[in-house]
Amino acid sequence: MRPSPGGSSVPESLASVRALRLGVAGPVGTGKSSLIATVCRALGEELRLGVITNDIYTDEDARFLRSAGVLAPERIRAVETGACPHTAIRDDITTNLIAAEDLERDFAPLDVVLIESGGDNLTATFSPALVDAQIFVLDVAGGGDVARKGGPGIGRADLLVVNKTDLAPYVGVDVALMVSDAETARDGRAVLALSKHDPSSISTLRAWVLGMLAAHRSGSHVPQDPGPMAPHFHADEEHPEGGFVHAHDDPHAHSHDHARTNAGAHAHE
Ligand SMILES: Nc1nc2c(ncn2[C@@H]2O[C@H](COP(=O)(O)OP(=O)(O)O)[C@@H](O)[C@H]2O)c(=O)[nH]1
Ligand SMILES: [Mg+2]
Repeated sequence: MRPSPGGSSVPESLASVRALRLGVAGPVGTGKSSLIATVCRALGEELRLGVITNDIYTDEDARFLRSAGVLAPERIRAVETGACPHTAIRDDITTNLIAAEDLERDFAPLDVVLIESGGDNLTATFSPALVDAQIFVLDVAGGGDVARKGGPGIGRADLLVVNKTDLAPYVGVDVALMVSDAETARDGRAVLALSKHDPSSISTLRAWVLGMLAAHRSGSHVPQDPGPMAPHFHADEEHPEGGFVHAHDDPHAHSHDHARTNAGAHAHE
């Protein structure tokens, strides 16, 4: 029970009736759309789901998900973000909020709305004003050391997914080591090694989503802001350990000419 402004209290079961809004962020090509398709396949029968995609100029991700046939096509909506995909999930979330509210109203009641970020670099995270929880997706093909390089999504998303583990032997990545590096970087927050070809990893993902939904409904989950860009190193500048620590006060005040990269370090002019 939680107190209402008038001093009486409302049952927990009525305190949180809105759908769980679950963000899926991560660099281009790491498997965000595929992960959403996997969640829809795993939970589409028992939960009422909706999906919002963010693409820069197209609705390609929405079309991919509709053609995958994992959910009724009208439950998958596209937001076109224009130039900076991270702006639409963090700085000016209006279009995404309206899309989520429209979807929740048109198909009421929904249990979970999955929101895919437009592909961006390692620094993009969702505002806690838009999503209740967020998953950050890396893939093994980005290299085993990506998890150690950090960034707000890697460090503090509610779940870090190390995706495409089936490809690890081909790219020479030790998945167990990548997961343990990630766990260290995340101070023990959840890390999941996932492959769309590995049913047991999909069961773990399914259980995580159900657990988060239960926590959202009970009011025990508090949406977290993974925060602005973590301090990071520029290899060509002075620091006792090589490179120097460089922090942005305002992550969005700097130029957006970053090289889009899976490897984490972005180029400043
Ligand atoms: N081998 C393998 N390929 C995957 C897996 N998940 C996604 N992919 C492939 O990775 C590519 C990019 O996936 P997509 O979901 O579009 O990535 P997004 O840009 O992050 O949304 C596609 O060719 C997918 O089929 C996986 O678990 N294993
Ligand atoms: Mg996608």
